[in-house]
Amino acid sequence: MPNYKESVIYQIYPRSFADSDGDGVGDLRGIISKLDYLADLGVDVLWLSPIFESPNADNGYDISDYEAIMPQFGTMADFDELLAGAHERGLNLILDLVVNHSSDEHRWFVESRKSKDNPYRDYYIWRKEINNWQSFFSGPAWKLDEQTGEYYLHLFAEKQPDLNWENPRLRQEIYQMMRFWLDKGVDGFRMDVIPFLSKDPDFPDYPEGRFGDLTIHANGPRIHEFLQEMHREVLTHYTTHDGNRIAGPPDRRTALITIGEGFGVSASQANLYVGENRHELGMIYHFDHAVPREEHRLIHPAPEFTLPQLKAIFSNWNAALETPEAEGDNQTGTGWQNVYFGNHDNPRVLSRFGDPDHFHYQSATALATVLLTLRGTPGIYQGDEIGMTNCPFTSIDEFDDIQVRNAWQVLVVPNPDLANTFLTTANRIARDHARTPMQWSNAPGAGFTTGKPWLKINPNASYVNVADQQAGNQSVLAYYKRLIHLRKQTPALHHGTYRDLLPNHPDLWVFSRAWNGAVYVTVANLSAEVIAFPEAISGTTVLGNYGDSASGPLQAWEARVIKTE
Ligand code: TEU
Repeated sequence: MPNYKESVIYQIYPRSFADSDGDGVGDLRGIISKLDYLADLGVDVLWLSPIFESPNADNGYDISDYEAIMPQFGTMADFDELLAGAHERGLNLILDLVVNHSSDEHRWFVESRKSKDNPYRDYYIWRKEINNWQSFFSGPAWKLDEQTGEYYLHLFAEKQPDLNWENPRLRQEIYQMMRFWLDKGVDGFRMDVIPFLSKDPDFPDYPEGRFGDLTIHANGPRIHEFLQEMHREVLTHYTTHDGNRIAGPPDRRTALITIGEGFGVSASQANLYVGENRHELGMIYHFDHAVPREEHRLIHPAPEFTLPQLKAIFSNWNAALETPEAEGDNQTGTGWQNVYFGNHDNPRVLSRFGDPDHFHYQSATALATVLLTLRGTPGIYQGDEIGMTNCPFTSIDEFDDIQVRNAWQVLVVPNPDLANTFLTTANRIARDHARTPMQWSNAPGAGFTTGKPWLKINPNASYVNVADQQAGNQSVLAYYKRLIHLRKQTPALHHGTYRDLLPNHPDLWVFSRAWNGAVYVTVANLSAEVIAFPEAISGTTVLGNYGDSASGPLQAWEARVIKTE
């Protein structure tokens, strides 16, 4: 089992992965049935989006019982079997730790709202007077609760009250819950909006000119104290399941896999979270290239990044993580990141940066070549390995995501003229695109379900699906497998330095990875134009999406990995 720096992560959105019982909702037994597929793909770590009991206001990111499995997804026995099955195949399994907020149906909140002197009152954030903070999912971040006449804070939906991390009892409950899962043998956590845990105790209004800028909630005054406490109390006492075989205290090889969702964390702050001397988290993933999606963006979408802008983001983060310091601490040590192009909060990478209508195979594999040769542990989002795309949604009723539905209420219901603009934008950026069911075959239900799927299935499942790609030689899936295999065998692709060799080129992404005398160069043409191969680069092509012996000019969306002499 490789350590987390040498791993490839695969994100599963359980609701949409595989449905074993025909109720239209993916489940744990569905995942179990696909473990061989995942092992064959060659990934090392499975990250499961939340599987816990939840009323599903935000598809499981609103947890009502952290130690119970959502009945729609199965039972604890199913979970134990899934974990054992993953470990048998050498796969690590990590869970989603959603502890900035719980569901309002969690027993802590049910108690908390009962009275001002309830023992659980202080598990949440209650105020008589409020500031102007806004919720991620539209409207004010404070909700008046009639019972006690006070407001509670919810930075996300009303049904997602923020937990009060100032309260040491609450923190101990969370740590105990983490131990519950780690004692079962899970290999770590992806930590939801972790930079939000510590709130500014003065609860100031938004600064001038930054109304609704939700990044101000990140990096609160006690965040690093809390994460260091979590590390000391919980994380350092466990290893991945490999620790069972490798004696001694946890080290790089066996340390738990921890990934902070770094919303609001800038490159220059990153090593405060992941610097090796900080004893907080192993990895972070940033939002600098995520689709900006504040409410007004559904009417006024942000322009897409140019390739030079996108490349600059990656150069900036690589440089920052390799510098052993960060704002306010000159001894953090270097840090590590999780790199991704898509996840359950973003549209499909192929629709966003590729050209699925004209160059489906070529653009999906070109983007994969870049992602899987970057520095940082790559995360593949389910379905990207077959080139799934955004789904055409024709009316607001076809969307499920609370963010889109709430924004529609605020923006379009009072201004029906905006409906078309809104739908056009949502068809580009909505989170639902990533959440349509996994396309296993061209059967009805896409091989995902025999029942009625909970969310629309992309009509292109008839020709973009796993079964077809397993049968063909030239498929996105086959290429992903070869690419993952190459990465696994090549230490320079894990540990090598990253250097952008043509930062200003509008269509080519060309970078080197150098380690211990070996130098690999990725050359990717992210356009439909034929472009001369960069003169300065020579060597042997070890993998290419136009064949491993391709040479000469770069064809449309051609990518090659080159070992230089
Ligand atoms: O996301 C938090 C986050 O900051 C954004 O991804 C945001 O929710 C989205 O882009 C809307 O602007 C995490 C989860 O990944 C997301 O699925 C949850 O909805 C959210 O936290 C609340 O738990």
